[in-house]
Amino acid sequence: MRSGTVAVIGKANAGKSTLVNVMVGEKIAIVSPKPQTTRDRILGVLTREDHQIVFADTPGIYRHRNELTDRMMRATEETSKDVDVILYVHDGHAGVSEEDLSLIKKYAALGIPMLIAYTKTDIMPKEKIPLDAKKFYEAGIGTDIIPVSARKGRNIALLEREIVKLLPEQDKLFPDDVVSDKSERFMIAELMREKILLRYEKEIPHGVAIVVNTFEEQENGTYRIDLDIVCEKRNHKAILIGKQGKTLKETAAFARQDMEKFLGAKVFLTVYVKVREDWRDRATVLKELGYV
Ligand SMILES: Nc1nc2c(ncn2[C@@H]2O[C@H](COP(=O)(O)OP(=O)(O)O)[C@@H](O)[C@H]2O)c(=O)[nH]1
Ligand SMILES: [Mg+2]
Repeated sequence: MRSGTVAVIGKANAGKSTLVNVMVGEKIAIVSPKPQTTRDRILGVLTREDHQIVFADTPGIYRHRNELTDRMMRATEETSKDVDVILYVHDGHAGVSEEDLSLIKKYAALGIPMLIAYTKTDIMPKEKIPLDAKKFYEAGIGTDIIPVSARKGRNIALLEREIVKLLPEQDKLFPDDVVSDKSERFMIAELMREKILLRYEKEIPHGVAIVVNTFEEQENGTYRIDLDIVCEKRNHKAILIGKQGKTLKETAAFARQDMEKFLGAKVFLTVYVKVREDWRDRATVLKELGYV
């Protein structure tokens, strides 16, 4: 039995969470076209007969900006040290910059077995792949590069095999039926946040935290969920709610549909919007909201 942990590292928006979801075969992390979608480290577990891969999806690499991104960077740095394999996810469609090369070199220098998943190949010309591989090679990066598309499921099985080769011979780390280390309550909050990321622009989604106040399974198998959308400014609250509450109603309805899919049951969802100014810069409030 081969098993171990794989830190999934890379720049914001590279496609890390999408790749982990596809490999695990279940949605364990939310995805959006905006950076800072993943705020916490999330473990996703892929169990097969002869191997188990525990992916640690990380928030990604950011230039420091506030207390929240600071914590997100720290989560990424810490995760990358204590693992069996580093899976560096590179957005092939975005090209290869000097910054990419120096980041990859930094992780390669940790001395942990590493692979590069060169992703989003479905939206770029194929001819670019060997040219980019040459750029990596000429920069002194000897790491194997696997071109994949998480969206189209291309080369995902190959990537799995290559990861397994690098894992130690040892027992499973998690029981067979575990797919994530996060609770249902956590996923519910995340599904709400995902819909906000998809619906609103600019600083509004990045300034939002979700607090689940009630998460109850009723006797008839349905769920009652009450949650707060915490935002940073009064005018953000107005935008979140929209005219006569129309925008919020629609966003909550989308979230509810996904929650029902996730829980496999009917959900009665109540949503409130609250203002807590500048919560992202206040350590005490971050702690309260669960970003420790
Ligand atoms: N076309 C294409 N888009 C992708 C692929 N993987 C991710 N994306 C998109 O890239 C964006 C960022 O993805 P996400 O997984 O949240 O990136 P993360 O920040 O690295 O976790 C989302 O809009 C995804 O739908 C892929 O293989 N092909
Ligand atoms: Mg992510």
